[in-house]
Amino acid sequence: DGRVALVTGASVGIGAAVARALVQKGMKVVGCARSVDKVEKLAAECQSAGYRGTLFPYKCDLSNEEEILSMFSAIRILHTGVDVCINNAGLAHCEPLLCGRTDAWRNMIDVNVLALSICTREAFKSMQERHIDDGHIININSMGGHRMFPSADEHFYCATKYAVTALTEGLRQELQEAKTHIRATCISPGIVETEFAFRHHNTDPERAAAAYESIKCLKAKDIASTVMYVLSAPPHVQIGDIQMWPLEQVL
Ligand code: NJP
Repeated sequence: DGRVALVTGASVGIGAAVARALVQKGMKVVGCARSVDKVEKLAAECQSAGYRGTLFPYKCDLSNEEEILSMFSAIRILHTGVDVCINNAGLAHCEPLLCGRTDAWRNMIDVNVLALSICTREAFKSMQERHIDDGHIININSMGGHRMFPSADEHFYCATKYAVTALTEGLRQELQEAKTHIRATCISPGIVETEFAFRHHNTDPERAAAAYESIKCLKAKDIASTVMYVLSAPPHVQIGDIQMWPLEQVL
């Protein structure tokens, strides 16, 4: 599989695991993140492991539309375009609705919703102009995009993920109306053991560690395996939404 995939948020966590799996499978993977040094390290690891594909690190702040558009221009010049787009980058600032900061909410909208929408639009354009009819857009959503988490400080985060559910459904309708065979899939995980909880703005590290230690969490590579499963589905199969969570997680 020599196709070109874009993985957003490929520096750590789920995005890094997905990028690694795609490179192992033989794809050319553009992995973007702000901390591009971490993607470079991953690219070197993939190379020394002898994987068939290649990881191309790209530094991009997804909260800046100009940077996203420049990235797509660079991909067009270097690799002709995108065949698979994995919208993975996302973040959560844990702040209740009644006393949260506007900047924190804006940051979640910018990355979780706007960047995902911009990347989707640009990836579709890239597939269309190259007559790629078997492209795939995969959005890494959350169980919080299907049911509100009980903790008040995650309500805004859940709202951005409900938006991802709606956007993926809308995208599928538009793709069908456009009579393409490009597919759109959501993968919605419960708690995954990554740095995610530790990055939550107001979450104290002990609380995050306790969340990971109290149950056997999903691993980033569980999500990567699911991405590979979705991509391996026969062309006539549309996989809409995969919801997956740790057996012991109470939702
Ligand atoms: O998160 P984490 P996960 N511009 O924090 C990047 C969803 N999810 O892998 O820029 C560019 O380890 C960041 O890169 P960097 C979640 O909502 C997770 O767990 O270098 N990139 C890093 O690579 C998200 O959509 C759990 O900081 C930006 C990546 O995003 C996806 O899974 C549960 C960026 C985040 O890595 C991946 O999460 C769930 C920006 N402005 C859903 N901002 C879970 N872990 O429990 C962030 O339900 N990134």
